[in-house]
Amino acid sequence: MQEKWWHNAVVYQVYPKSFKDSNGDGIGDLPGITSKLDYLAKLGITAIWLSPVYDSPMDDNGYDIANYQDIAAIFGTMEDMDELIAEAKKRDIRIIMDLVVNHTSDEHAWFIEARENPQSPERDYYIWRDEPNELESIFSGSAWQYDEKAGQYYLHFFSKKQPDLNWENEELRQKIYEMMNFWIDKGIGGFRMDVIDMIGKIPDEKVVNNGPMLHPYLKEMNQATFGGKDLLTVGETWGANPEEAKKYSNPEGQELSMVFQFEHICLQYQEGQPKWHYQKELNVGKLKEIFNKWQTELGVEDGWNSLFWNNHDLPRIVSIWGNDREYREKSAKAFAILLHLMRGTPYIYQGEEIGMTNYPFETLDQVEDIESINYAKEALEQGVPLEQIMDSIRVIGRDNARTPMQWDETKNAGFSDGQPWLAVNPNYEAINVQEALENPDSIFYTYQKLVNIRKENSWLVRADFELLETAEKVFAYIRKDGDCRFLVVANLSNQKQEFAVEESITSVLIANTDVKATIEQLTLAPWDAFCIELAK
Ligand code: TEU
Ligand code: CA
Repeated sequence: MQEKWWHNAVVYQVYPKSFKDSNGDGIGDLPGITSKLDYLAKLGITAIWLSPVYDSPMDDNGYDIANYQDIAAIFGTMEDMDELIAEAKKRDIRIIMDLVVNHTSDEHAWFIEARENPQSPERDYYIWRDEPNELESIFSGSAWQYDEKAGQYYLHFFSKKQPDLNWENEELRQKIYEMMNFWIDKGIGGFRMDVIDMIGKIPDEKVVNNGPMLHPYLKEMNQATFGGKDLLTVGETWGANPEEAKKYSNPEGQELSMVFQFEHICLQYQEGQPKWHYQKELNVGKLKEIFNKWQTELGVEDGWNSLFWNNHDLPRIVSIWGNDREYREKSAKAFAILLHLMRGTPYIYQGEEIGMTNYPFETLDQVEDIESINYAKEALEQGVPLEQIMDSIRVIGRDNARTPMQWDETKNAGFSDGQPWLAVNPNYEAINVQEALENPDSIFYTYQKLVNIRKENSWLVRADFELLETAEKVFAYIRKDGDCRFLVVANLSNQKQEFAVEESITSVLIANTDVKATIEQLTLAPWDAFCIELAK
């Protein structure tokens, strides 16, 4: 295989609205991000995935784009964006832009023209029908919205303010590629592609994901834009299996660098149920099965995967699967150690590196996320008790990931001098960056060390993965490349567990516990996790 910079990268996701406010309006912004680059450089990350900062009415916090080549005023200006790219580059950090091209905002000039002028070329950039079918929006209700002006229904798989684009229109595709080249010319490091597996949809046949034209479009996009350039491209592909992932990421296929697949995350939901019927208790057996499948079936010659527990749509890992009370630090470190030594590119979501937790939402007016709000309205109409709705939102709602970044113990956690747009978690006095940097034992330094271990052991890119037979709640594996061998062990439970393997320890690379001189027979305390180098 040809090794690329992104095989060895660690990416940090920034959700701009919640990262750092520079001007006291309570909303994070681009100068705020630039002011924290030294912090990110200290963590050691190679790239930032920047959630959308484009001009937008913010119905879905920027995933509804009104102008792809302009910056939302709340985030700053194009000069601020250029400055962020340049300042990041000085620190060897690349900026990965969020590419949201399954839909636009209904305030995009294309849609305004399309709805007002049936004869315009833009009309066909969107998907119009005289009658709706049964397709449902991911944000509740029908996926079709009647438009008075247009006299037809348009398709929107997300909010009503996010009309789906019609990828069958060749002119539209060319416009998207031109826009991508505009950003590539600015010197960005790549693209994260929002719900990219939906662009090949055939609404009349109720085909939504993985439509037949999906891969042809991606090949066309690759040739027209980033192909041949040294960029990281990652597709958000919820339902991909290893075979699908190969189609996207096999270098010969000339599509993307890697995918985000969510099979492990789907263990947070009850099978076949909407996410609001969450499944809080982690099934470690299933988790092992899923990772084992991906680590062994997506070979290093076949393609590439990403590794993540968190993003801006998901609950905090330490709250849903860890123990955010008596074992907050330990369980946060255990999930980090377990994940970052696997094959794939690790992603860290802002605040994960200090063990930020879910927010104790109590009332609906504390909630800002359109997905949660639409769900709550629909569920209330159906007679679901409010307390049950709030329980779902507390455990699995997207705002859990979006509360302001906790920088220090001062007012508003040092996020803003003004009133933050979403409440700061009340635990910020104990959980914040300043505290983490001062404490050599903090979760932050576990992440920093993991980033370094990957940098210093580039054989981890190629190494085989072998899952060990262990007690149910213990997840243990060996990475092996020639003489080099790492053993990773994590107890994913609140109980003691027994672990044994006939090996002697050469050196402990990282641990959240004291590892004894022999591991032939070991009693693991709750959430113990470590990586040791095995003798050659
Ligand atoms: O998410 C895709 C998506 O399907 C999510 O809505 C997901 O199912 C849900 O949030 C899980 O809780 C992407 C973005 O990451 C998300 O923020 C956007 O809202 C969505 O696309 C529309 O652009
Ligand atoms: Ca601001």
